[in-house]
Amino acid sequence: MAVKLYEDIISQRMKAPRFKHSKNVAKEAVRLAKKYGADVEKAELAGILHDATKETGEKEQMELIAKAGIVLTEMERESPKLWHAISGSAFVQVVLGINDQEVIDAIRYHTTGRAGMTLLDKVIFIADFISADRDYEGVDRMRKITEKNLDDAVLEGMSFTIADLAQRKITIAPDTMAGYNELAAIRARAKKS
Ligand code: DGI
Ligand code: FE
Ligand code: FE
Repeated sequence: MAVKLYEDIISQRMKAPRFKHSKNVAKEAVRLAKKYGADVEKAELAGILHDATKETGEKEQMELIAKAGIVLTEMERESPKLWHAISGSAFVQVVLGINDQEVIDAIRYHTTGRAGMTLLDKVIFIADFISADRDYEGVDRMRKITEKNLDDAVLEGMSFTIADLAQRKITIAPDTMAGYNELAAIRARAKKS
């Protein structure tokens, strides 16, 4: 299976703890894909590769992004924490030759989310939040919500991230805000009816 090959490739690009995290995210993504009806193979692939460039130097990340033809917004350029999601999506295209847009997008938006998230986007976003290695305060709550409703979990995760970033006066990506607004509006409408 191709996933084994990809495991070997990324294990050489990161230290043991992050490799372990990547395997945990892939495992959780497979579980969520089965539970919520997403493509299981794509979930495993996007899960194992989602942080492929998290320990890659900034120069190499910028080269990957340029090679993939991606132009960063000014805000993205000024948020190095967001680069690995973008350069990761570039890496899987440019270096691994993956051309499945759903897999590419799930990696690209795994940190910020976005408006119009696909089921696979949501599976990877949440798998990253609740993988076995996560132990932040509130992870139990996230795991409980995830078992009931995936959209509620995504909204909860975005609200958690936005609150944390705002608290620390860090810029919030427009994609994060757009994803949050979309899901919050759907929830408000559902409550009214
Ligand atoms: O790569 P991981 O550590 O597994 O997790 P991740 O891809 O969710 O990255 C989390 C980091 O990204 C965390 O330090 C918060 C930051 N982050 C998430 N959303 C945003 C953000 N940073 C900025 N500037 N803006 C965002 O919208
Ligand atoms: Fe990440
Ligand atoms: Fe991650």
